[in-house]
Amino acid sequence: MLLAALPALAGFAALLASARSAFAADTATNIAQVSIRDYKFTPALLTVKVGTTVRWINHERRTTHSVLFTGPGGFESERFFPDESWQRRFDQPGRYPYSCGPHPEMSGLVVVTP
Ligand SMILES: [Cu+2]
Repeated sequence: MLLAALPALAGFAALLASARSAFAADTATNIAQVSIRDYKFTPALLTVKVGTTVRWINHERRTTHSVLFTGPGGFESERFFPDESWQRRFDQPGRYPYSCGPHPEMSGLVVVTP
């Protein structure tokens, strides 16, 4: 699905003024998404390259969620509502396990490769 969208994104980037094209190319290639639905993160295991921004999108009908990193230096995002999202850029390789603050039974893992 992402691969199918890439030509369209590249075409869109080409339409932008040259001053903005570098930014557009960056956002087109370095964002990964995790969807939250039915109290699950999908995909629960996400592998990305260093420098990637991961965006968690809440697709519930009425439940708020957060992203709570449970490893060293962990922290919790703000709670986000249906149709809202929260994102984080990963600049260091490693394994980033997380759960949801209000729903500890939800879990996911981001693996960042060099
Ligand atoms: Cu939750």
